[in-house]
Amino acid sequence: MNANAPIKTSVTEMERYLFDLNGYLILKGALSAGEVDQMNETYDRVEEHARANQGRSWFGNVLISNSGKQEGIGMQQLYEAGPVWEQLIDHPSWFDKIRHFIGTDDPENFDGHHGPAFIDECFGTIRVAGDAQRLHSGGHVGTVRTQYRFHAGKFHCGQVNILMAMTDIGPGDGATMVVPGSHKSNIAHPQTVPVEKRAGDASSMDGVEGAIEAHLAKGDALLFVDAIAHGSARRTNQQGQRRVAVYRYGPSWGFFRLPVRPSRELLERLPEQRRKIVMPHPDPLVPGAA
Ligand SMILES: O=C(O)CCC(=O)C(=O)O
Repeated sequence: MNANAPIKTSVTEMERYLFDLNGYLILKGALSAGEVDQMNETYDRVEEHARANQGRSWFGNVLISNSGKQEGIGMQQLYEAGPVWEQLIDHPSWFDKIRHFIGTDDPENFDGHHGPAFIDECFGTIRVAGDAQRLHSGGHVGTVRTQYRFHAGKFHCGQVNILMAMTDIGPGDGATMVVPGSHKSNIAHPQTVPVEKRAGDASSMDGVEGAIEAHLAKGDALLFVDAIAHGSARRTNQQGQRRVAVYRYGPSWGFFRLPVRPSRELLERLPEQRRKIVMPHPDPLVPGAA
């Protein structure tokens, strides 16, 4: 096979163009109404649990944090939360696109050697009025883990995120914000909060020059390369909540961002493809166990 041959993919030429140009895509209607309802049922139970347990606590195998910070109630390891969360691991609305942008749909690419992709973090947030996320990331950071890369006609991104809207997210709702094109920037956005000033930082993306709000309807998903400068607006609507879930995908040699791991029960019940995405290296110390 010619290593420079274009990859056969269901990703459209327009999606390839816009992702390369802007660093993100909006996937309209990525989730069915039934899926969103089931996800919201989980969040209703998580919220009740979090209100009763300040700080960090476990909700089954999902780690909850309710620190009172502006990022809202946080959840880690959402793929542990039940069948709908398992379906999202390789959801048909985005999985081919993910593989294309991280490059693992290319048989020549060793990044898919242990499986079709790897989820190194899988989290969610519930936010209310006043909550926000500061500006972070940007092409200038230059890490391999979150990088944007296009080489010899193929994408090789280090981390591509799917942010799923479980509520409508419009003006005043604290939408995710991105600086289109900043995944290729060589210079830090001048409004980035320096690392040494981040402790206790309560900034948002509001007023960040060049940033736009990614408005999503319930069930839409925002696909973005982590290298894009991003964060969120502050939620100003007093009523209601902003609910999102984020699955972060990278090459199969990756390892977990945080010291949380999939449970034995999850690994035992997942079909092979999903198991490999959640844990490409099942028993790293056992020879030949892959
Ligand atoms: O909460 C948001 O809207 C932005 C998500 C985010 O900052 C991230 O995925 O790193």
